Amino acid sequence: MITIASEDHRLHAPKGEFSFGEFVPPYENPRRVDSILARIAETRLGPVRPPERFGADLIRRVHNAPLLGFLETAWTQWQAQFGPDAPPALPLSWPVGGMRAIEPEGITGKFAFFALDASTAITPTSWAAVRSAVDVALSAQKLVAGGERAAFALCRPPGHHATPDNYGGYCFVNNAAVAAEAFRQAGAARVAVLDVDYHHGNGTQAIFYRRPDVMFASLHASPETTYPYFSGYADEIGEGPGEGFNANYPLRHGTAWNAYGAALDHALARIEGYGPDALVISLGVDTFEKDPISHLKLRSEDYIRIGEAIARLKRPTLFVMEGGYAIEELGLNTVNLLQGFEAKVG
Ligand code: SP5
Ligand code: ZN
Repeated sequence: MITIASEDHRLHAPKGEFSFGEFVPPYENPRRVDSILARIAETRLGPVRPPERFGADLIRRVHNAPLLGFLETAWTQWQAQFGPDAPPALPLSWPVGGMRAIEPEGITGKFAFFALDASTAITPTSWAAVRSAVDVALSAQKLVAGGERAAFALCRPPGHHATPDNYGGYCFVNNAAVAAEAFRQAGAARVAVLDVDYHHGNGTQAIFYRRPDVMFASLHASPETTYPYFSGYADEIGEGPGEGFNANYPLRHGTAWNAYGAALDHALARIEGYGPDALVISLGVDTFEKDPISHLKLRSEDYIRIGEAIARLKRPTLFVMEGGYAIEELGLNTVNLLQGFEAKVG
């Protein structure tokens, strides 16, 4: 399988994130990509190529202009306010229930307006990294649209928490949603996005919630206990023309392969019934038993089975990297999934 990866992911390397009242080293950091690339080389999964450059058209189809304008200029405005020794660019308040959600003029207010949380810092060069991740997704998508059976977009930063109007959860632009949109533009009548990251793909769900042409299915730890908390319940089935095209499988903390595999089979049966022309996998491996921020109990060998199960759908398939923070085993788990897929495809 061909991997698309960009060195420019290194341009997004914040100093830290807020976690339970402390500023800690970021779980989402450049070493994640090193771990995956090392395993790709070790296993000879296939060639690794740099991305092509793409314009912003498809990004604008999934995100609204105010968010994109903010992301491009946030650091410059932050530094204009705080000077050369500016602190990490993060919000500390939010427009919650019933407050006036009007975009403020001042930059600290804008952070409060656009951010989902205080774990997703913006640095001077973050936007360049974000754009390179989109290029990675679109370059890999182009291979699959052009007839490759599958491709791996090694995106960083990840994307699935980014909604039309908000960034957060380590995500800025929704790489998987942009790629799904690209499949539509390339002639796919129906696209399915299957999200196996530990966290609910609230952004991808929000982007396609009212649309029947892109189905979204997600397995994740239940919002009752787990970030992003306010999205991911099983009764979220889509709305209006999108009703019936959103499927959530919330899982309890401690879930291991048996229950996980059963939920995966359900999700895949739903996707099979939908009959997509292309499949996008939001590939997070933070479901791993040793993940430092998660509470599912998948083992390294389980990822092979996930890949095998996905292959049984027999669809052109684009894998888009999302989360996974157990750096040591991140490459192993990710490549296990891709190799499980390849073994069934032959
Ligand atoms: C793409 C993705 O996986 N985003 C995940 C965002 C998770 N945000 C909440 C993180 C909470 C981290 N604090 C955990 C401390 C464990 N000791
Ligand atoms: Zn995650």
